[in-house]
Amino acid sequence: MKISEKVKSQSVDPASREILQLAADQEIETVWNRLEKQQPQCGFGELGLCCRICAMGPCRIDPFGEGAQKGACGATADTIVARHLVRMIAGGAAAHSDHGRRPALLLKEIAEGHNQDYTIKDPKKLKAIAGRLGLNTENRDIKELALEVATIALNDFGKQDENTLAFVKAYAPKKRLARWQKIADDLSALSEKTIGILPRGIDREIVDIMHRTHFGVDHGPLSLIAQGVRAAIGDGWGGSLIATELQDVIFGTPKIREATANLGVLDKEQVNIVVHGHEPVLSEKIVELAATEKMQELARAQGAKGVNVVGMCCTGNEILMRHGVPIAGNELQQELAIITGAVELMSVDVQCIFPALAELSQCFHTHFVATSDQAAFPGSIHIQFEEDKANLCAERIVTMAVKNFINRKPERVQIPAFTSQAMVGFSVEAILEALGGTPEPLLDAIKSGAIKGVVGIVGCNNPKVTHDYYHIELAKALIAKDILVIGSGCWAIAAAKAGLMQVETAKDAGPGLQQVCEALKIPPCLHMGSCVDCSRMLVLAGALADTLGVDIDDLPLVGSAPEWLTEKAISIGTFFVASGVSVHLWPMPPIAGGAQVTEILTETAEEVFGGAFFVEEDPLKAAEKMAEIIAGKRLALGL
Ligand code: SF4
Ligand code: MSK
Repeated sequence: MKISEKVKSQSVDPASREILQLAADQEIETVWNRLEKQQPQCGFGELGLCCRICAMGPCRIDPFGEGAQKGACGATADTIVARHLVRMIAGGAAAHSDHGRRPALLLKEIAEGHNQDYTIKDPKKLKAIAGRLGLNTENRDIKELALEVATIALNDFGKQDENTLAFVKAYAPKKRLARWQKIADDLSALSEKTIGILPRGIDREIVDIMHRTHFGVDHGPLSLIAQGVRAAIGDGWGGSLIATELQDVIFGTPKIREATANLGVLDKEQVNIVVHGHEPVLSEKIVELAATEKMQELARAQGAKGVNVVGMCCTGNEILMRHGVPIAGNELQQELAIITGAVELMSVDVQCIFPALAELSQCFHTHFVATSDQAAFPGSIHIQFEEDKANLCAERIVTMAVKNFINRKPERVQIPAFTSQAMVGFSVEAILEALGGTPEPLLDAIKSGAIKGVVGIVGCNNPKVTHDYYHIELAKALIAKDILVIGSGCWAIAAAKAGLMQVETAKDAGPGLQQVCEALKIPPCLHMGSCVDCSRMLVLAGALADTLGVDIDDLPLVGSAPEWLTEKAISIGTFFVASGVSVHLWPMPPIAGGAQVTEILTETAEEVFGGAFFVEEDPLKAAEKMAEIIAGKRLALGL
């Protein structure tokens, strides 16, 4: 198939290019076409200078200094930019943390015997969490312990006292905890106004943001950003971490395993089910039910060879990490999967799901099934998921997919013949196991300079950036500099598809990293999971800091979200910076209209937290800058 220059500019992924070309030839609309129709986009919005918080608005500030310099209420550019930014953090923290609430509630239900469809798959991890939380774990009934852990987790969401979250106290390194308290004290003294940094309640800090950004409340850029930081810490070391830890308890902690990635995992001869979104609670059951002889037999009766479940985005990452279920693609491939004509059913839960999928699926035989009470998609089929009837719900969905096989139009099926093998499943536990049980070998490699530092790459795809281009080029440039790359979300899927998660790829790394990878038989890019699993990176950083007796900002670590799209990415970036890790972003976030906000995020944050945001459009220059930051940290550590 001849690929046009336009399609080449849209994606570097060969499978996506093939389907994008097919879509262009058949005039099937995708996100790239819709974004094109949005051009030119609003310059005020891009700079963060538009406010519609009250009905006097929308107000906008003239960035050239000629027109209005204040909103009707008198809000300045910095107030408007800061309010908008922290509302983005609230949105991101809410999405991650609400995700965390679900496994916490489910664990409670299991512990109390109210749910028979799920069990505790990793009691060892449950004990480890309980131990961190200071609970007695000796000779304890596992369900009793589970109830105590779930109760503490749920309390962290809704507690009303002024103390810090139990999970933050249990997981954040001691030095960082003390630093956050000191930062709050110093900022309060400086501004003569109480400023909090340590989160009191996961939900409370998000509500606090919505309150203080309501008309006529908080107008101080620093005060607003500090609250954004507080909610983001409540996300990273609270809600996201609870999601990761308790999902591991219920579904099992990921172990290193081989898996396959890209649209080629769809099977021409099988019933294809794509599970998409973020929460693994239902998709775990779909995987389980689809593998039963009953369903396989039903598929054979329809003329298919079997049932093939594949993942998309972070629901996909969850079942990829725990079961090695093949992953069809990342965020910009959700429409492309349907356009292959080979998907009998796409089941979605929450987050990062295009509403456009409903209309698109109607042009094919695909059943587009929404399952969450929080997520309606007009034009979809809604099958309400309830945890206590999980098996029934999953069976209904798989049966619906199987029975749809006969409606597939073979002449419309085009599955790109592109797949890549990847080694996945790098939970902190799996990394430590590969290292022989302690972080020492990794620290030794860092100390010797074989590994110069570690960069965590996270986040989405964004059609403003050529799909996967930045993810892949940045990772390649970093490993060539002996920098180990770890990451999650859509980056991890891009890296898997590009072959960066194979041990053999170590040959493209610098000599030091190559040697370490070959000795440990690990790839130079490690898949650490889904979006909420950014918390795994925090836990790893905390373990390294505690082992060395330093704070996280002393370590040669950098973060990046090079094709970011969602508010969750802003929350992730903020909790990395708050934890002492500098974070690169591309595209530019909507803050440039506020000079003071920009200064706080890119300069003051460095002095306060030991890490700050920076923006860079070119992956090679971004890699250079990251190497510089790492070299500076190494020098300060005397390495
Ligand atoms: Fe305009 Fe102020 Fe209302 Fe925002 S809050 S829309 S700046 S009047
Ligand atoms: S799915 S948040 S587009 S990483 Fe987690 Fe991908 Fe970003 Fe969604």
